[in-house]
Amino acid sequence: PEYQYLDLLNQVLEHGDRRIDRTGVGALSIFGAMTRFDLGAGAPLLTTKRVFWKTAVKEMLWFLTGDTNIQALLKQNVRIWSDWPLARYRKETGEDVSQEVFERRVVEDDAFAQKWGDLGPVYGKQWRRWQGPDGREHDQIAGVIDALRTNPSSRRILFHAWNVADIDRMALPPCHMVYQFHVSKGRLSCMLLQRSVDLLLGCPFNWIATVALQTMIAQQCDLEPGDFVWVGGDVHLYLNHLEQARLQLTRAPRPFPKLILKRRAENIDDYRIEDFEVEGYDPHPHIAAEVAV
Ligand code: THF
Repeated sequence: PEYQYLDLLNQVLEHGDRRIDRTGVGALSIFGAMTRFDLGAGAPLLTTKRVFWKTAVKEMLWFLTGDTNIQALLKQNVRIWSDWPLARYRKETGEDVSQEVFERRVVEDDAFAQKWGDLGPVYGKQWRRWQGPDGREHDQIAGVIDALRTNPSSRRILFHAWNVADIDRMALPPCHMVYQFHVSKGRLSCMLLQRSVDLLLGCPFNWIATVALQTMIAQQCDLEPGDFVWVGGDVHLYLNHLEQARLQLTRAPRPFPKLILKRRAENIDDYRIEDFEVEGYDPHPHIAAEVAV
């Protein structure tokens, strides 16, 4: 089960270097970590607290559409990206609008959404429409699927979000950066390289979202999901998450559930949240925590 995650919590609490980070909240940080999960044995969806996996999968489906505006997320009641546009709005207008009012305006007013709801050229843009020096756009996801079908033993099956020339225009530089794929014995493995890891809030979302992606791509390429390998760079706990981490460590993990696709989609753009099901998920209660902006 999730001992690899609980070990990381423990390591950061025990050995983390205490520093002031970009957000000013402060964090305990370690550098360099790896986990590996065999998806045949279940999906790494934490059981020591309830993880809202549908939110994470909706976010992944939104990345896949190539969209970078939070309007589409909010229309699905996903609010995990609102803080960054909201902070920009408050800063640039001086208006102390509440998150609820801001979100309602983004949903209801398309012009407002265009001006204030866009995160810049973040994940979706880079994944589906990375712009080359000649102006041509590259669909990296289509490239990965094509490579898996035609040249599965390749060592170059990956996509990347760290587009150096675009970083300045992103609301946040990408945290989960490189997704590399590998085929062996009919199984599709995926390795995610994540440069910066909010271990309490972000990591559980990033894991199940990536596993959803891996499961979709495997289905499209007639492969079974294999291992999910995860590599973290700066792995940290924000100082206002330490109590939650300690609470989580008191809980006994339960078996991982299974992430299941209920139908075979036509292509990678044809998946909906209704296509996903989690079987056998019996988590401990949710643990609330504030996200650092
Ligand atoms: N910034 C920081 N500081 N941490 C992150 O995890 C993070 N992300 C994305 C971009 N910047 C980040 C945003 N992802 C939650 C989960 C993922 C997020 C942001 C917020 C969150 O608050 N989760 C709560 C509630 C979820 C809900 O209400 O649906 C939780 O308990 O899981 C990492 O990609």
